[in-house]
Amino acid sequence: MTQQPDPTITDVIQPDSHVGFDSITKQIEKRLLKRGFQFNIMVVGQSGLGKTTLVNSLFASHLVTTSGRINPEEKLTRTPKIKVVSQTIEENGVFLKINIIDTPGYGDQINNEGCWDPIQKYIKEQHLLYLRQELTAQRKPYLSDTRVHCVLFFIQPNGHGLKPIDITVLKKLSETANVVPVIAKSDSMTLAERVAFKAILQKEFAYHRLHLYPNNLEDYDEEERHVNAQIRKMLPFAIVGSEKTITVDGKHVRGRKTRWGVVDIDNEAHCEFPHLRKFLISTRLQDLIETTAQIHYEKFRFSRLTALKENSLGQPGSNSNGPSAALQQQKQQQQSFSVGPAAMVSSISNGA
Ligand SMILES: Nc1nc2c(ncn2[C@@H]2O[C@H](COP(=O)(O)OP(=O)(O)OP(=O)(O)O)[C@@H](O)[C@H]2O)c(=O)[nH]1
Ligand SMILES: [Mg+2]
Repeated sequence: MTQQPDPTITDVIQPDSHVGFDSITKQIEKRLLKRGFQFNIMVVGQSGLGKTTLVNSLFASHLVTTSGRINPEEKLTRTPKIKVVSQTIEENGVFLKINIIDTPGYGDQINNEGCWDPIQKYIKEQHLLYLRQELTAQRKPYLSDTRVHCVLFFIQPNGHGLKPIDITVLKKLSETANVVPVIAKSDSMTLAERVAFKAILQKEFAYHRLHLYPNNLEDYDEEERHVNAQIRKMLPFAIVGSEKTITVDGKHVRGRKTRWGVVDIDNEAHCEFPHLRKFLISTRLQDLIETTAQIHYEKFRFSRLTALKENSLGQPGSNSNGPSAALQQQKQQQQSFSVGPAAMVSSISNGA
């Protein structure tokens, strides 16, 4: 029998001369840079809260037509269905491909039951697409990743708190994705009102036990837990979106005119839109991608593969008792893992 490495041996040897394996981080970096990064973000919330406008504000380019009107005769155009827009941004040789998933607003119907279904279905479908790629015999070296890494959830700036429909949607979505809440159109509130509203919302999140981003993973150390606690204090970001350029003292700024003056959306003193962008793109990008894979996708994968296994075990005859039944069960168990990827993929797609 071949001798296996002993995992209990943990002594670290310092080589006498430079071996060179410390360059592995550089090698990994080179490979990752070549491949580029993929980030998928979705906007969700009630109608008219500025989701499409934010999609366009986030990367300073017009990607989707909003319901904003140039002149009063124009009809309001709502986002009619889920729409994905892609953009690649490059910074110092690093390529980031971003998919932004714009969703139709909800909450206008008399009966809003199930209004979150298409959104949740979309998120699950992306998990399924990934799982199918993983299970095919001839896997690509890099699987294409359309899994939703972050859901930006828009809250109406009413100053009172969450609506019952918001609580329901937040509960549903936080089961399948990283949900980051934002206070929409915060230019309609004074700074003091924003602070008070944030405190109300934080209490509500805790009261309704909403598992919003960030989640603590088991292997997180003290420092990471501390960072997460700090982030939770900052949420939800009070944002303002605008695609319009306004001239203030001869300078062009992206902003909105309000009764208090011009809100420059890129100015940290005016709103938390710059915080949100920094949070998403510079500080939490990798964590959002990683936690999607480790928590949400893993949960989906586990439930699909377990259901698949149980289904194949639950075939006629597998419930009878006695040694022959046990043998039969064992045979079926073996079969369930030797059906081949194609059969597995089709059973998974059929909702097994
Ligand atoms: N005051 C204010 N108005 C905003 C803000 N963001 C967007 N708007 C305006 O709100 C209106 C609706 O914006 P959209 O971005 O189309 O809203 P939406 O959430 O995508 O709407 P649906 O697609 O119907 O769900 C437009 O007239 C925008 O110009 C904001 O931060 N503050
Ligand atoms: Mg829209």
